[in-house]
Formats: sequence, C-alpha cells, structure tokens
Amino acid sequence: MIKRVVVIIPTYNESGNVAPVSHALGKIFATLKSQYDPLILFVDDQSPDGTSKIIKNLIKKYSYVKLLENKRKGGLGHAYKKGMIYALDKLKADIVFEFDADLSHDPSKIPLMLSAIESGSQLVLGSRYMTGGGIPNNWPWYRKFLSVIGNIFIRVLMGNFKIRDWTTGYRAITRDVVEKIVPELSHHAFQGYTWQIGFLVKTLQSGYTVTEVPFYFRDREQGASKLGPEYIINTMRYIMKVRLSQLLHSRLLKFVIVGGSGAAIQFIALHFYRRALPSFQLAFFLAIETAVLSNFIWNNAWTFKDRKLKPTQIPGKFFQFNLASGGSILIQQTIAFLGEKFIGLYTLFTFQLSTFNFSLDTGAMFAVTGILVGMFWNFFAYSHIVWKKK
Ligand SMILES: Nc1nc2c(ncn2[C@@H]2O[C@H](COP(=O)(O)OP(=O)(O)OP(=O)(O)O)[C@@H](O)[C@H]2O)c(=O)[nH]1
Ligand SMILES: [Mg+2]
Repeated sequence: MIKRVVVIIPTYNESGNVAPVSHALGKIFATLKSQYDPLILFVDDQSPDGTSKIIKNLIKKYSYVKLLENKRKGGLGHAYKKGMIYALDKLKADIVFEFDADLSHDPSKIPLMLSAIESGSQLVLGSRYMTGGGIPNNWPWYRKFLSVIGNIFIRVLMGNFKIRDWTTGYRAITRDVVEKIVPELSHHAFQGYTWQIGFLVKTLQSGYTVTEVPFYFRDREQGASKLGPEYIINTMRYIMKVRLSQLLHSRLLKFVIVGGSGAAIQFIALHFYRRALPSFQLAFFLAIETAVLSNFIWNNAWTFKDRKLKPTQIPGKFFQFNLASGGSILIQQTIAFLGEKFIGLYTLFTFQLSTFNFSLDTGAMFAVTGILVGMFWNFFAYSHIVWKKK
C-alpha cells in the first residue's frame, strides 16, 4: 500500500524560503514515488511579507504543494496543531513530518527517517547531538552554548539520557501518535520549544518507540529568526511544570505521604493505647500494628492502586507486608546500634564547622540515615514483593 506522507511547514515571513524549500523537497519526493505519496502542507499565519501569495503561485506549479491559512499568528505549536489535524482529516496522512521553511533541515534525511518508521519507530527525531549530526560552525558562541547546554540541561532535568535532541523541529510522526498526542497538548504548549518538548514527553510517557537519525543543521540564509529570550524562559518553565506534575503523580511521593501519615497514626495511637492498656509493651506493639494496617490499606488503595490486590490475596499479602515493615524496623535498629557503638549516639557528639557556626549532630545523622535506608527497603519490598508487577 502506498502511504501518504505530509511534510508540514509552518511559515511566518518566509517569502524568500518557500520556493527553494518546495523545490528541494520535490527532488526528494521524486525518489520516494514507488512507496509513498508525499505532499507539502504550508501553514501560514497571515505573514505580512506576502508568503501566502507566493505559496499560491507555487501550488499552480507543483501539484504536491498545499496551503492552510490561519486567521492570526498563534505560535509554532498552534500552527502545527492545525496543520496536523488538517493533514490527517483532509489529506489522509499516514505519516507527517515537522519541517522548517528555512532549509535548516536536511531534506535528504527524509528517506532514512521513513525507513526508521518502517522498522517500527513511531516518532523519529532528526538529531543534531549525535555522531553524524551537528550545528552550524558559524553560529555565535552564545547560540552554540545555549543549544548544547540547553539540551544537556533538559536531559538532566528529565532524567532521560537516551534522547539526545529534545528541541529539534525535524521529526517524522506516525498517524497513531498524532491522534493520541495532539489532543493532549493545550494552548500552554504553543510557544517556542514547549510544543516540541511537550510532544516528545507525552509520546515517551505513552510508551511509543522514539528513535533518532542524525543530521547537520544548516543556518538560515533568508528571513529572520523567531528565536528570542522568552523561548528559553518558557522552555524552562514548561519543563519544571512537567517534572512537578510527574512528581505529584509519582508512586514515590504517595508512598512517602502514606508512610508519614503512618508515623503520625502510630504516635497518636500510642498515646491512647497507653491510657487504655495496662502494659506499655502491648500498647507499643498495638500502635505499630495500627500504623501498619493503615499503611497497608492506603498503599493498596492509592500508592499501588494499579496493582490492587484481590480479596483472596489480602491475608497472605498483609502478612508479607508485616514482615517487610519488620525488616525496615530491624534495619533502623541496626543502624542506630552501630551508630551508638562506634560514635556514641547519646553523647550527642557534635562537630563544629566554625566558619559557618554550624553544628551537625551525628546522632541525628544516624537517625536520618536509618530512616532513609528503612524507607528505601520498604519501597523496594512493597513494589517488588507485596505489590509486585504481574
Ligand atoms: N505559522 C507560523 N509559523 C511560525 C511561527 N513561528 C515560527 N514559525 C515557523 O516555524 C519555523 C521555525 O522557526 P525559526 O524562526 O526558523 O526558528 P528556529 O529554527 O528555532 O531559529 P532560526 O533557524 O535561527 O530562525 C519557521 O519555518 C518559521 O517560519 C508562527 O507563529 N506561526
Ligand atoms: Mg529555523
């Protein structure tokens, strides 16, 4: 079956570029004819320099050129969103490309990106930061610095080192991904690089296969760059927002909240049991057990709700949960014991960093270490034993 490929090119004041880019893409399209039916879709936002008039003349010359006109300038993401919906609905695209009008994106990489899709990728990135790719030598140092350091920064913040070029605007995307991801991107993601990063983050989160193909980014020769300082600020703000919302929805945070509430419950329960019961030992034990029960219920209903236990499993798993929690108490006791033996937990040995007039209590240090190691064990045991993945 011959597949429809639509190369989407947003334009804003690109009058000098639309003819050369159409010509260059036409040459590549000619080599694809046996397998693909390729088109260019320009998405113009009423460019004041008459870009759309030139495109309308190109349409008379090249049958593979199409134009979508927006009523107002809405940013790169907005243009892509409109363009993708049009490409899928009206042009029946199987695969779309994101492509810049300024010929920065080497069109000769299109066949390679298409074969990556044939091999199972659902999003293919044209990547500047891998062997075989690169950025222009003549870029001023600050633009090189921003591009390279910016991408490293994003990799660190996202905690993902597999993807090398997060901001690239050269991409091949399958219909499935467009249908799933585009409706999820709100108007917050329409400015600058946030569209590109947001699209990539959501595609990865949805479990699609993303691969990279290297290319050399060519500097634009015609027209002006739309890149400004607000791009950088918007990008950083967007990444922080994404990471924060990931943290708020993460299992680890829920686990910490449940654990913290458990500690509070244990404390309060002990207070009441001590009044009600003759034996301190018994009150102490019951208080722990109350907290363990509450933790078990909340972890099952919330932290691990995607792996919720069947009613028949509950007794056995609750026993396991008790053992795991006991293990964590044992770890904490051991660390406290070692702390006392080698440093003397109760001597409140402090060492002074006189310059800062700052004192560190090693006893507290051991307590914190004990709690952290205990928590680490708990999280491990819960996610790998009690609520292990099916
Ligand atoms: N329709 C539309 N296109 C836009 C808008 N902003 C940018 N573009 C287009 O998106 C593409 C990428 O923008 P560029 O200005 O080249 O940004 P860049 O590639 O990061 O920077 P330079 O290559 O240095 O200019 C170009 O084809 C622009 O014409 C917009 O608001 N609406
Ligand atoms: Mg460009």
